Amino acid sequence: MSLEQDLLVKPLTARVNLAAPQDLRTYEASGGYLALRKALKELSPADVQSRVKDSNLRGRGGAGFPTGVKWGLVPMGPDAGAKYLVCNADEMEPGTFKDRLLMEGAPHQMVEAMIVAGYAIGACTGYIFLRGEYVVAAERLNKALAEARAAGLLGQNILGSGWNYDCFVHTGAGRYICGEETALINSLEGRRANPRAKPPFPQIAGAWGRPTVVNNVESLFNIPPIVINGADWFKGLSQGKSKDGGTKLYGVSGRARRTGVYELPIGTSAREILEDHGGGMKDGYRLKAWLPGGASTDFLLPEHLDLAMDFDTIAKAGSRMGTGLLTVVDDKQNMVSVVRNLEEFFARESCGWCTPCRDGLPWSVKMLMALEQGRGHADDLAELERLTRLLGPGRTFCAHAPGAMEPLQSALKFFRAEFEAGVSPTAAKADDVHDLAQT
Ligand code: L3W
Repeated sequence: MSLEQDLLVKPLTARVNLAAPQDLRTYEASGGYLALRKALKELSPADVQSRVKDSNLRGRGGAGFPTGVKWGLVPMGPDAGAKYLVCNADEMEPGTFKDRLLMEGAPHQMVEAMIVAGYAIGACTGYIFLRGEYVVAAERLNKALAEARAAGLLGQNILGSGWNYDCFVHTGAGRYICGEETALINSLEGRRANPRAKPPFPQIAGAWGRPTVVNNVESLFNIPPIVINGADWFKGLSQGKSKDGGTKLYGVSGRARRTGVYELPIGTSAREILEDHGGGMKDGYRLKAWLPGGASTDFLLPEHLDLAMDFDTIAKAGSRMGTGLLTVVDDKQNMVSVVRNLEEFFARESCGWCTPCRDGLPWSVKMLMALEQGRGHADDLAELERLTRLLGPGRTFCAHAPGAMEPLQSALKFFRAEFEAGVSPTAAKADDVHDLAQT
């Protein structure tokens, strides 16, 4: 298949070349920056927004909020003042490594996406908020930005259009909470990365109090192809597997034969992802459970493998598609240990801003550790269940603690016997437990 044909079926990864990503000249030779030229010449910002709205592209960071709707909330018009576009490239979700592939493998597509999306919302500046450890991506993105700037694709009076816009890479300092958009904005402003209350949503009052759109890398990568090929083309990419349009980066980690990332029609079944693309489980291991997309999703079981991996289907099954990269748990792993490992991560990464999250997560780790070591108290299961409610949706400032409770609540539901096995009749109850209901 030629690159031209490949771009029509795999618009996100067709250009990805990790060994030698395209420079400006080769990117342009493969149709790069045509979306920008088309937008500036033929389309108003409102036209670009309409295309994206019509495509029904849903945010690929994990929440699935429609990108066009998000853009539509931004105040437009000549008096709207300074506005910002921020790419959430702080990829720190456990088991998630899709955005890194895109940024390292096709940096110019990221840069073009930032410019076209910036044009659509009338931004003056774009920031790529990049995970600090992604040093290769930083280097390649900065090189691509410099090439674009030198060619008049960024900066003052872009391509003679009269529009001024520049874009910068901002590297994070290694906190998971910076992936939450308002914590990210605080960090970008040089403040401590605590989440802010919403509303107001960033689209109204974000960076420096100005309207700001925060979009995930994979979401943005879809923008130039949508501008070139149109909304109907995008919808058709799912090949009828989902009512959502587009392709999706899926992946597998854990004891599968071919762990990695694969671009497939959205709505591809989890079985096809794991068995056909991930090569199935390694010899000697059987699938016990799986997380659909990141640590902050509910476990599903082997019996759920035939579900379509899209936002609504996985939500109906009691979990969330999240980032779409499966983490598989095998039959040799103890669920209490798996969950303890996840909760340790969440406890460490809590920003400590609200009490349920700051105190509740370490408390869960303490009980899980005791159960793992066979010295759990008879009340610990009920306490863990209570925690899933006290740290659940609506109880905290952001989605961190509710997300952390998802693997715990589902593991307790599906694998209760493994937790019960960790109870010792002689164990003492943890003595430094706070009553979160009182705080
Ligand atoms: C205007 C409303 N805008 C929602 C916007 C909002 C945001 C987007 C999603 O977390 C999840 C989280 C992680 N008016 C709006 C509105 N919006 N309602 O839509 O918002 P929300 O609140 O649904 O989600 P969120 O707080 O952004 C996203 C989960 O994704 N996750 C994490 C992934 C991590 C990565 C990574 O490392 N790269 O992707 C995976 O599952 O736990 O639950 O823009 O402004 N009424």
